Parts: sequence; C-alpha cells; structure tokens
Amino acid sequence: ATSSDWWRTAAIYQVYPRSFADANGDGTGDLAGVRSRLPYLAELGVDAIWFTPWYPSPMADGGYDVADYRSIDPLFGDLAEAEGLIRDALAVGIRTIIDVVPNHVSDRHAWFQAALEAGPGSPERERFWFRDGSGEHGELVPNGWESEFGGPAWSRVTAPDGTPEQWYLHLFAPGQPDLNWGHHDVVREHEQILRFWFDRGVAGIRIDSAALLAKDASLPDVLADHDPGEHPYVDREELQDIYRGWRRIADTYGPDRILIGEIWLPDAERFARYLRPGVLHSAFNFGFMTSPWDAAALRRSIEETLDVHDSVGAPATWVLSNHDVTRPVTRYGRADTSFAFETKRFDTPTDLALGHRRARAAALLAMALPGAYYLYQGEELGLPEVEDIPAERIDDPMHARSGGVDPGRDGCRVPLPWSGDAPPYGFSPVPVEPWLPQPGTWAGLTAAAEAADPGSMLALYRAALRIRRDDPDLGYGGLTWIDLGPDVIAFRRGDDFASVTNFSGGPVDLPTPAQTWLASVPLEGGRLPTDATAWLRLDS
Ligand code: TEU
Repeated sequence: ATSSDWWRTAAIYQVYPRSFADANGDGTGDLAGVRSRLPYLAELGVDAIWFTPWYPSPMADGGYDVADYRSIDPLFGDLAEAEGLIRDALAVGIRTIIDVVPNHVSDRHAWFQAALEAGPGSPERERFWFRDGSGEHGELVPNGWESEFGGPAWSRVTAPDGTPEQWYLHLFAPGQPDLNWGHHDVVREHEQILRFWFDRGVAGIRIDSAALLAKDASLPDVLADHDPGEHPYVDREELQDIYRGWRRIADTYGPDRILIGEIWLPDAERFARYLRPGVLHSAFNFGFMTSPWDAAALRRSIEETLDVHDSVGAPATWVLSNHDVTRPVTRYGRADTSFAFETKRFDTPTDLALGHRRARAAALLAMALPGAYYLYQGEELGLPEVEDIPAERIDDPMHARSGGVDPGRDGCRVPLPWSGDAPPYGFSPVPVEPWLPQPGTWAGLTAAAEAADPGSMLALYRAALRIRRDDPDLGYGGLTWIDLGPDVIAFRRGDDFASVTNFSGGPVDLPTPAQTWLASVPLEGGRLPTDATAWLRLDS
C-alpha cells in the first residue's frame, strides 16, 4: 500500500488507555505506559493505534463523557505527552487515531455548565436538547425516547433553589447530554476540534455513535418501523452533509488522514451511504463480529460486506472485538454463539478451550479478508471475558442503569496482564490494585508468557500480522471463493495465497498442491481439523 492508502489494508490496534499499561503506579493506565509499550506494538506488527477517549472526563461512561476535547485527562498525562506519544509512535511506524465523541458531551463540559446556569430560554441551552416536561407541572418526560443504558433518555434539571425545571436529552448516561447538531456552534466547534488534532499529527478520527447525531427537532416518538432516514435520531439524512464537511477538512491535510465511523445499522445499503466518495473513508463492519460461529452465516456476512463496500469503492473492515462487546474467546465458547449484547450473561455454559480454538480460527479468517483489520487490546493475548467482577467494583453505566441485571462491559476492560504470576501482572510497576480487579488465573496469559510460547495466541497474531503485511496478495483487493462444501469457508487471494476455515464436525482435506503457511492449530495427518483455519501457499 502506498502511504496515502495505508488505511485500506491496515491493522489497527485499539488501546483502552485506562487498562493498557500503568507507568505511574496509580492502578490506572496512562500515556507513559503506552509509550513504554510501543516496542511491543511495533513487534506485534500493527500500523496504527486507535485511542479510546483520553480527554478530561468525569468517567461517567469510561471517558465517552468528554469535558474538554482539546486536552488529556490528568489520569493519563497531558497534551505535551500525547504529542510526544504521537511522534514516538510514528517513529516506529505506528500512526495514531483518536476517538471524537460528537453526539454528546460530559455534563461537566463548559457548554453544559453554561447552559445550566443561563437557564430556560437562553441561547446556551440551544446547543443541547432542553425541553419542558409534559404533565401538569412538567413532571413527565418530554417524550418516550429511551437511553441506550436503560430508562428514559431524559433527566430533569434542578434549579439552584431546589425547584425542578427543564429536562435535557441524553441518549446515553445522564452525564452525557446530547448536542443539538442543528446549531451552528456545534458544527463549527467540531470542525475546530478536528483541525486541532490533525494539526497535532493524528492520522485519523474514529467517530463515536456516528449515526445518532442528527435529531428530528419535533422529537416524535420512536415507532416500531421507520422508513430509511425517517427515524427521529438514527441514520438521518442531515448526517451526510455533516460528514461531507468533516471530509473536506480531513482532505485539506492529505489523503492519508481518515475518518472512521462507528455506525451500527442493520441495513447494509444505508450503511454504505456513509462510505460514498466525499463522505467517510471507512466504518466499522460489525457483521462478522455479530455473526454466530456458523459457516453459512459468516459466509453470508462476508459476501454482503464485500459487495456493499465494493459498491462504493471503500475498503471493508474486520472486527472481532472492541471495548463494548464480550471477548471472542468467551463468545465463541458459549453454547449459543449468536451475538447479542445480552449474551454478556453469567449463566451461559461456556467452554473456554473451544472458544479459544475458534477465536484463533476467526482471527486468521478475518485477517485474510480484503480490507483493514481492527484488534482490541488483549485480543492478541486471547483474554477471556472476566465474568466475576464483584458488582461493587463494576464501573460501567450499563450495569448501574440496568439495576445490575446486565453485567455491563467492564468484563472486556480489565487491565492487561504483562508479566509475572499474580495481579497486577506488570500492569503497574508497583503492587497496587488496578482500577478493575484482574483474575488470579492469568499467569499463562501475560504478554511475557505468551511471547515465550510459540503456540500462544500472541505468537499466532504476530505471525499472521507479519504475513499480512509482507504479502501483497493480502490486504486490499479481490477474493476468489474456493468451494470445499457448505461447512468450509475457503478463498484465494492473488495467485498463490489461500485461506481455509473448517466448521464441519471433522477434519477436511486441504486443496493441493499447497503448503501450509500458518495454521490456527496443528494439522492432523495433513488434514485441517474442525474449528480451525489454515493459510496456504499454493504452487502456481
Ligand atoms: O457506542 C455506541 C453504541 O452504539 C453503543 O451503545 C453500543 O451499542 C453499546 O455500547 C453496546 O454495548 C459508543 C462507544 O463505543 C461506547 O463505549 C459508548 O458507551 C457510547 O458510544 C456512548 O459514547
């Protein structure tokens, strides 16, 4: 890939700064910790780091409640350190992508504080969605919209004298008031935020909740069924223009600066509209991640993904995990692998050995497909979901708002194990208790232990990412399916590369003549066992 096309084929590593590495010994990860682990990331072979929000934040939603978009939370470091990190990463060939959260701000953001102070009817309140309540005394919510974390999407403001007054909209936690994207200040402010970070050398922006920004200002109720673009706050037409504006800004910095949308939409054609020329460069494809472990379902999802991206000339992306979903090793080890956020349950029988095996196969399959690959910290170590965090230690609002029914997303956000036999496993330089408790069973899953084990998940990821980077047949481009029956996903890339994944109950024959280049498990008498992927070099 040329340097301006790097993103079409890149491997991009998501760092959750709170849980990556702690350099100052306070039990929370920080930028100095990331800096000290750059050699690890370079050796892993990733092209870019995407940082989950690192801005000053009260952490009502793990940093997705941003109080100041132009600064760094003191827990993590400061702006100068971020600039140093961006430079140092680039020096080892790693670009930086940051997370921008345009749908909402923190309730501690200066704008929201000003809006509270200025009171009903003020221009300050117009940047948000303040409304009078319904009911005789305004005591009822303005409409029936629900928060992503459960309960109404509205909270009521209390005036300084204690009397309740207007309500404000928050599609997420109460500490995340939604911005009014119909307001010029909001548009202009975000253009300046983009420039601020592009000026500091970032290569890309991950756009949080990218399909939710625009709202129907008449705030109608959500119906069971809406025509495309007619939902009161999902996937509205206005978004296309907002992102065209963002694209113009990115383009002034050059073709190597990119915009990646977090766009959860069931309709592939609607999704593709965001990837048309002049709109966003890229968006997370959640289809693979949300498919059950099933040949037909995965194949359908892969085909649909490739078709839809080809139709607009955008590269596909492949994602197995992120900070919002159950870790793949656990997900694929469950009796029912069909994906739902509610599969974060404690009561599902899980076979972790099977899950681990499938996660290895899934990674090789996804990394062989055309496009970019996103991996989430700890995925390369094969960390399982931590399902026994004591309720009082869980920080995720998903948990609190559901009254503790949903365990929330913290099980995939546990601090990384780097070395040693017991917590904090080298996460912190001193024996402190990390912000989330680590299991006592992770000694074999530390980066150090896995680096020394040629059969580890880390060794597999390193080998696969290296091949992926070096072989021009991989990365962006076409794919030719190979028919090995309905229980096998097999395809060729270029003249001499093939990937084969076996979902059938027993071993299958590999195409010949070929040599196995990399396999997720050892072959059995030259045959590929079930729940496994092999990468082949075909004799041409
Ligand atoms: O997630 C947006 C989003 O759509 C989520 O509601 C997602 O469906 C849910 O988290 C799945 O469990 C982004 C971030 O990735 C998430 O961490 C934030 O909580 C959310 O935005 C609000 O900023």
